[in-house]
Amino acid sequence: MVVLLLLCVVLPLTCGQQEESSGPADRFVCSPVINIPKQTCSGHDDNSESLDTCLNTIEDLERHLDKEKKRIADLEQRFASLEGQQLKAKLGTAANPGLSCKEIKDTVDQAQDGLYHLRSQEGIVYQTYCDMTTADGGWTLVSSVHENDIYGKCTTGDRWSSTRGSTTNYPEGDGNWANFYTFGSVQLATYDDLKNPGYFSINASDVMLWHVPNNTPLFQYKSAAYLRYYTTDGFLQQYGGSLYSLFKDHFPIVYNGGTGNGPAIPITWDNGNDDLLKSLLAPNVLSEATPGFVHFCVFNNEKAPHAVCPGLKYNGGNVEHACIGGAAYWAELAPRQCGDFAGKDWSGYGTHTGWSSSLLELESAILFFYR
Ligand SMILES: *[C@@H]1O[C@H](CO)[C@@H](O)[C@H](O)[C@H]1NC(C)=O
Ligand SMILES: [Ca+2]
Ligand SMILES: [Ca+2]
Repeated sequence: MVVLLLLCVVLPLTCGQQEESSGPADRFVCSPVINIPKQTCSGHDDNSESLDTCLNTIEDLERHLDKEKKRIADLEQRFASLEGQQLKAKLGTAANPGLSCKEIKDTVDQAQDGLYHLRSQEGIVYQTYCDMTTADGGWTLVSSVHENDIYGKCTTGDRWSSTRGSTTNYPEGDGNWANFYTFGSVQLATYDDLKNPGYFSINASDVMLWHVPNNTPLFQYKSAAYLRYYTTDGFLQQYGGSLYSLFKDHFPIVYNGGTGNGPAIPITWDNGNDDLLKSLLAPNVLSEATPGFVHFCVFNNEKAPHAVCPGLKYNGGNVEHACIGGAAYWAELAPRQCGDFAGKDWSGYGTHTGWSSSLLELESAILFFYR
């Protein structure tokens, strides 16, 4: 008991709870900050020796505490200096988005096909698919053109032509080939239309197109794409570095307007070939189309522009049966050809006769990549 009282003189806060309380519970304001091992200060009859031992123990503890305080201060200093070092996360992650898949491919060792984070010139962060392997990789998925309902003539989902009906009131249709509107998401590029900020903000040289059956899941886009091809001549640099600038500043998609047909760029096949493409096109277009190109802004006999002829150059006037995207008005039997896939079903749904393409082509999305 003497020892206990001595301790209470030195460290009152540690002792209150051990005291048989004779008053109200809150008489002793105690918290068990330091636990003194019980045996340290007991077991001696000589009081003064006990006191010495206890004081030594407390000094030891204080020294120990000082050492620990110093260690914590050191750690805090090291942590602060690490924070100041601007530790950069890997390019293409959410913490450090890239400007394009090309930049990531050029920066990150052994970058694989898949999803990456990018940021637009304006600072908008988005996720998209990068093809890091085709012809040395660095391809950014920027858009897809998908026909959700060929019977719906310029209705819901016809974002690459008109969602506001067949009309000459809007000579550019929805205008999405040449504006900053975005829609869709990377994992739904074969379920619906896609347009991300890369479409207008990446400074690119070439395009790659994939024909992918509708409703193909994200990680099968490439293997399911029965036609894959790309340009190699850097043509986009002549037109501002994107399809946005090509259509906006050089070949506007405007009914009965614009500056005439745009360029037909030769392609290199990655999967498929001229013959496979021909076997999928409407039979009647074969005499008017030359496979092995991608052709931009092509007007038909009735002055309706088509944004893209995927895989071919169109030499005749019946463009609407092989080319996609456009404005809001196709005169022939209007609104019969109004929509993202125009007149691909002219001789029946997927019949692959006359002016109708094969069912596979009718029910596939066209995916666009930049590099
Ligand atoms: C795109 O990049 C090229 C080459 O790096 C450069 O010369 C050109 O000015 C850039 N264009 C735009 C629109 O930023
Ligand atoms: Ca439609
Ligand atoms: Ca569509």
